[in-house]
Amino acid sequence: SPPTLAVVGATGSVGTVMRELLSSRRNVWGEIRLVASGRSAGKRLPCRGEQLPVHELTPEVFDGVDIAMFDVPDGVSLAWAPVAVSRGVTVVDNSSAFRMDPDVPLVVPEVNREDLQHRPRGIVSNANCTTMAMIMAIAPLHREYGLRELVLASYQAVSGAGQIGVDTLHDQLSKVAGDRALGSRPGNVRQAVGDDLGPFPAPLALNVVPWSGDLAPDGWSSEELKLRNESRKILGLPDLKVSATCVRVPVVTGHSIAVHAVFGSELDAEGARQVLRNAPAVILVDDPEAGEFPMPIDAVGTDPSWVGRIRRAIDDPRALDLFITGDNMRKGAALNTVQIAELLAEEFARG
Ligand code: 11C
Repeated sequence: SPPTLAVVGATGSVGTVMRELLSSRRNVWGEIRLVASGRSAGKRLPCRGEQLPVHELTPEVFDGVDIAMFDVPDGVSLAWAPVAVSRGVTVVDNSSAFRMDPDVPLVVPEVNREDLQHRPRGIVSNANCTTMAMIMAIAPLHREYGLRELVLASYQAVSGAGQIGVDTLHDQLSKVAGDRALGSRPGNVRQAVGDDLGPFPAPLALNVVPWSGDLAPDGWSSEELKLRNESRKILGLPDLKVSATCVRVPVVTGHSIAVHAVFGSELDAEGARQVLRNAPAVILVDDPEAGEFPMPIDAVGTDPSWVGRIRRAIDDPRALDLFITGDNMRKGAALNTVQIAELLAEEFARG
C-alpha cells in the first residue's frame, strides 16, 4: 500500500504551501497526517480535497508513518526529527539544523538526486530558499563550464521571514502610503513606520535592509554563510569560493540573486543561454530590449527559477553576470521538500 506521510508544521506558511502542493500534484500517498504544536491540535485544514485533523506533535504521532516532511524552527527539528526516525520514519527537514551534517544529504532532485542514497541518520535536508533559487541555474552552468567562484548579492522577500514578515511589510506600506515627503529627508520613514519592525532590524517600506538571518563571526550573517556552505555541499565543490551579501527588500514573495560566477573555461553569453534553455526547472527570460527580465512579481506562484540579464563579464572571458529569481515558498521551501518526499515514496513503492 502507498506510504503514509506526516506534514510536521502543517499550519505554518510553508506548511500551507506543502498542503496545496499535496492537493495538486500526483497523489502518491496513502494517509496524510497533519502535525503541529498543541495550540493547533484539533483544527481541521484542507489537504488533498479533504478537511484533515491536525494532530499534536508527540512521539506516538509518528507511529505508522513512513515519510515525514518537517517545516518547523531549527530547535524543534533538532529535537523531533530523531524521535520520528526512531519510530521508523524517514524525515525530510526544511530547517537548517542538519544541512551541514556529513551524514545528512542536502538534496535538490534536479542537481544531486544521487546523494539521497547516503542517509545513515534517516534524515534528508532541504536547502535554504536563497541557495535553492540560485543553484537551479548555477548547477547546469557548472556542469558545462566548471564553476570556480561565486560573488552574490541577494534581494530577499519578506515571506522568507514567515507570515509575520509579510504582515509587517503590508502594515508598514499602509503607514507610508500617500505621503510624498517620505524618503526625501533623513529619519522620516523611520518616524512614519514607528517602532514595530516585526522580524526585521529596520523599516522595509521604501527601504532595503542589508541583513538577513543571525549575526555570525567576522560580521557575516548566517544567511550569507548558508549560501556559501550549502552551495559547496550541493555542488560537491568543498573549495568553491563564495562571497555573498544578503539583502531584504520590500517584496512579498520571490527571492532574487545577482550573481557574478567565475568558471574554469571561457564562455559566451549565448552559449550560457543555451545551457539554461535546456536546464530542468529553469525559465530563461532575457530580453532587456522588450523589457523582459526575471522578476519576483512574475515568478511568484511558479515552480522554476527564472534567469536573465546574462552577460559575459567585460574584464574576464571566464565569468558571467546574471540575475535569478525564484518563489522562496515553492522551490525554495515546500516544493523541493515535496519532491524529495516523492523520491522517497518511489523508493518505498519499489520496496
Ligand atoms: C529568509 N532564507 O529569507 C530565509 C528563510 O535556513 O531555511 C529560510 C531560512 C532557512 O529569511
